[in-house]
Amino acid sequence: MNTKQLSNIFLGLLCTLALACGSEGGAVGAGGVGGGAGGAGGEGGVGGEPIEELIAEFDNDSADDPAQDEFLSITGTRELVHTEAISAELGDNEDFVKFDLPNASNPNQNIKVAIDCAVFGDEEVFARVELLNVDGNETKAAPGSPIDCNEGEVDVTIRNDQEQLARIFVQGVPEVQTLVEYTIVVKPFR
Ligand SMILES: [Ca+2]
Ligand SMILES: [Ca+2]
Repeated sequence: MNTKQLSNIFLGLLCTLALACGSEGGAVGAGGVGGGAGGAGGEGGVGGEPIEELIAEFDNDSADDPAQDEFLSITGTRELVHTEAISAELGDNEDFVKFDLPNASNPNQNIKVAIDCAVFGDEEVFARVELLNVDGNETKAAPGSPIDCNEGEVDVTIRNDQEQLARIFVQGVPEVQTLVEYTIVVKPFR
């Protein structure tokens, strides 16, 4: 009790000496309110800034329901162009497009595939395209190596008697949230 009383007296004295005790309290209160407002500003920052902008929206495409499905021919649609985004760790990390060519006497057909990318985040990460031959319910990797970002036009041999599925996915393990904006172009004809 004694110490409490003493400290009360001491505080009282301090207040008297400081003169501005009340206004200091007011200042502290105002600081508290300001801190609260700052917190709200912080939330706004998170909402509008890096992380969310680096998350690709889920487009709900799949091997069975590709984002784009084109029949390509010399006289019709000659090439497939698809621009989209994928991201990792969070967000949509793979996309699918499908194309089909007119059958020819030789089922093996040379085509050109290119994917151009802009990477935001971990620049070690990139997008890769793998081509799959779709034969009924079966999908098999097309022969040849996958096609990576910014390699230019890559020659690939596919089968024109089967549908072709291109799977575009994030390659690499990002150290920070990473977004890849890409455009894939499939050119079967010269
Ligand atoms: Ca996507
Ligand atoms: Ca997707």
